[in-house]
Amino acid sequence: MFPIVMRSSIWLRLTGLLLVLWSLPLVAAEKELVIFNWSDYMDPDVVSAFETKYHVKVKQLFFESDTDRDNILLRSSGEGFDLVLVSGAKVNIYRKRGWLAPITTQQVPMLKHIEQKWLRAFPGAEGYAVPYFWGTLGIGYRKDLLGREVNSWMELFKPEAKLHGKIVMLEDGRDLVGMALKALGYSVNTQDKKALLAAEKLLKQQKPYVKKYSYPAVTEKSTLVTGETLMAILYSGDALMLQQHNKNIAYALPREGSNKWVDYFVVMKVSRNKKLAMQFLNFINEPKTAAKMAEFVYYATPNKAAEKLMPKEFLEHPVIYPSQVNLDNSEFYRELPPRIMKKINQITNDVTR
Ligand code: N2P
Repeated sequence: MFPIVMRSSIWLRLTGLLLVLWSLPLVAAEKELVIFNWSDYMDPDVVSAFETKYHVKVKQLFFESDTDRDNILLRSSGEGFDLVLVSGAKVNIYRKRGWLAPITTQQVPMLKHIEQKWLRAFPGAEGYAVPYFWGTLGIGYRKDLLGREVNSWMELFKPEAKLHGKIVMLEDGRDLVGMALKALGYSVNTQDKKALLAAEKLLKQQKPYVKKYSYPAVTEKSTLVTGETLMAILYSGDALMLQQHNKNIAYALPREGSNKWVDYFVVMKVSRNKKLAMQFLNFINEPKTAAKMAEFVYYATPNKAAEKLMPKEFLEHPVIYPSQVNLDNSEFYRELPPRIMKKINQITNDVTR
């Protein structure tokens, strides 16, 4: 008898092991929500709280510029992404491509907390895009190493000698050409060939001073923190994030004006997790959560109910909530005709190559 018992117990163990192995992928296959976003643009605690509440995994993938994101989505037609962060001026383009799923207040009841003006700030956004944060583009700089305050785009585009090789410019065409246009007193949305040529000339003159064309890291590793970079084009909240690592980093919204922007979350039409995506949008718009998220990234929230919960110092911070007067010369990007976009891309390629 003994050997038979032995054998059957081995069999039992073996089948047990097989069962465990077989069920492993099932355990691992818990639902996953894929979010395509900028890095350092979402409070990780909020993401974990969502994962715990809904027993799901959130996977974040990151892009480095608006153009970078557009190209990746074009290649995949959005396949593989559930939620995507999009800048306002791109929402309508995405919608026209048929990429976006409609978003209703039935699915996202917390939408009621969002101020109307942000829902409608860009054509095509209402009903398809949920405002996330808004802010400005400006100059981040080391006031200690520079020894002064910065007020004008010309301090970046026609720099003093000591800035040689110490400037970081972002690589996105709309921003690069747009800010050069602002420096020269033109609109970021101009279609005037002469204005674009002048911007091109300015960017080419500036090039020897530029160390790199890419968006700087917003961590303690940033070259602005170490002092290798003295000036960079930055988003408002990112400058404040960097300030946490070095108090000498300042932000200027130049007097010529700039780009003011609104970022939105959209749900991709190809997403197989639309319900979960809507639940996520609802979750991050609960007033307490939205307030916590804004304080984490130092950006202004479009969520009115969240603002009611936030400290005065945040709501009155001149970088996060610039005064109307300081925003007067700043503009949203508007959709431009293909021939102008082509020109902007050509300038960008020539300058950054
Ligand atoms: C990423 C911040 C991006 C804001 N750190 C751009 N609209």
